[in-house]
Amino acid sequence: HWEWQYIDLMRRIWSEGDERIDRTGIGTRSIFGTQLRFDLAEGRVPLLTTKRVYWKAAAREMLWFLTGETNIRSLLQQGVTIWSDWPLAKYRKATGDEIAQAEFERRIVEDEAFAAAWGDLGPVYGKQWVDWPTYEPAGEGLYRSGPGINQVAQVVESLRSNPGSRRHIIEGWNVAELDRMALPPCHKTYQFHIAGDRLSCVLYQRSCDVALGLPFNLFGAALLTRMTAQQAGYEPGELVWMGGDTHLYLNHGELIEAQLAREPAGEPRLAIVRNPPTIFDYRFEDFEVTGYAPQGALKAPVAV
Ligand code: DHF
Ligand code: TMP
Repeated sequence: HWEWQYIDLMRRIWSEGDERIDRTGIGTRSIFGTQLRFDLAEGRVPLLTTKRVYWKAAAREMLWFLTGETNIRSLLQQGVTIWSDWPLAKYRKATGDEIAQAEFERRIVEDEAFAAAWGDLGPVYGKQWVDWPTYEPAGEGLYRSGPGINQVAQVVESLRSNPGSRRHIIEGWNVAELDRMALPPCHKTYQFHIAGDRLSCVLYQRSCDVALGLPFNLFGAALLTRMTAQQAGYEPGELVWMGGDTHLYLNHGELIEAQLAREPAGEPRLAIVRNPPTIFDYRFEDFEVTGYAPQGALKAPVAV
């Protein structure tokens, strides 16, 4: 079963990983330089069966990236709370107000000005993907901003017009803007490749929370690959996931021990039931997951 790759990675990090105190102060065990491969043909999708993964949140997050938005308000309007912790921590720190998470989320949804002030993550994934900033010379060593670059649209176009290219890349790591981002991008580079009639994707993730983030990232990347393949006119090939600092947080022990005791079972499938005019026109209702009967949810706190 393809999922043994995930379980084996988790086991290896937990038993052999280098232990250190990380940025968050929680501490991790970490392995550097890892790879997982998944076949995406015939609707196969790397959606973990050894615990319940909220793939709907991952799908809504991926659609949110494609809109270019960076404010968590529209995620919250759809009931997706996975990005709330970072703006919340910033708000608490700046104001000294120990507001509860649910109350903070309610204010973001109900109060547009509050959302504008406190709900933005800075120029993260969505902004870089569809509106990467450019600069044009404006004389005398001066520059003015030029039109933004839509990398996603360009990649779909280059896959159609120049399938053999080795430059089908979507890049999130905008060095000049990292300091304005709530978090520098983790899933930072997507590269696409065509062989025969199949389109594959390599995702490079510089930093990976294997217990909480990776299940979302795998589903999201598979979904992006499926949408890209459909738009460019190819069959889905493989998802190759590559990790830089691939880690487990020390306070995830209970989840890890429970998950390592489980065995993968079942073959969930992902269908895209409509072929919209562009990659920016997908709606959540276009995605159907069938055959997903995961083992029980496993909860763990996210490190902020
Ligand atoms: N920071 C850290 N330390 N780990 C992350 O995985 C992470 N992911 C981010 C932003 N910062 C991060 C964005 N993606 C959850 C999943 C993905 C995600 C953020 C959070 C999460 O908390 N998942 C829980 C709850 C899911 C839910 O209730 O919707 C889970 O059990 O999977
Ligand atoms: P870092 O910026 O110090 O590397 O911390 C980011 C943490 O968030 C790290 O544990 C990796 C994790 N993460 C994921 O695993 N997937 C994601 O999609 C995001 C946004 C973060």
